[in-house]
Amino acid sequence: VVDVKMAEISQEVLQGLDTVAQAKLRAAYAAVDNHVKDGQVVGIGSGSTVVFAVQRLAQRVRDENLRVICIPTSFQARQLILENKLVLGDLNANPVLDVAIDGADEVSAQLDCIKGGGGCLLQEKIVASNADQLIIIADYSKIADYLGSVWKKGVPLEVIADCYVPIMRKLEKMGGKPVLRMAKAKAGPCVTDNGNFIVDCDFGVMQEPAKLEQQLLSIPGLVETGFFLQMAVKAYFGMQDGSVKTLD
Ligand code: ABF
Repeated sequence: VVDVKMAEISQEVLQGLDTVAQAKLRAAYAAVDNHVKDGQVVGIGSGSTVVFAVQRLAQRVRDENLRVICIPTSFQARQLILENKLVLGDLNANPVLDVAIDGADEVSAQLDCIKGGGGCLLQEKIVASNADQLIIIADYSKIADYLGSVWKKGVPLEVIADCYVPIMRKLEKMGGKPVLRMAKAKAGPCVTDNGNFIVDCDFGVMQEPAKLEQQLLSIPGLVETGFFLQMAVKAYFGMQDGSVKTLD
């Protein structure tokens, strides 16, 4: 990992943010400053770190008259784009993205990620796979030696609701510990923007995630995994000491 030169960040934007949030902001600002140019189509991820990236993007649009088209990865991302008065595009009108900026739940030393803690992994992966560059932004708490060593909530898997039980049985046979993700608010399962369920499956520390992902994707009804393996070209980490490090 190497240090990143940082544009001056005013105290007012850091005001009231705790250490982790400041780390997220710094990573997000560095990524937007280094990877978004005028005239680009930009994938906007989901989660709390991306909120800072959109904040910076909106500021650059205002200050530099930047023209960008933003492609959302979730209902949340779509709202964020509209709230910040950015130009909202969609994949069918803009099928080739220059860059996608997204958060992650865990990033390994090999730049593999686990994503989907927020339940948006399917559209995140669709957008990431249509972008020339996927840039991950995260705070220092996401850095891991191997996937599964820091993120202990299991690999998020998007599954068809009508067959989540047989899928969970197959996951158990593979040695996983699957749990149907329940919605925070109501007493029912989490339903994704695509109308599917999420099963979080703990496989412990994973030395060969690629092999595991191939096994998972061969299960009919398992729509997508939260593995983002060898997709990101760079990750920006906001560190506890206020610095930003990148991993290529
Ligand atoms: C999204 O952001 C998800 O894939 C991931 O679960 C989440 C990370 O959340 P946060 O940025 O709030 O830590 O990219």
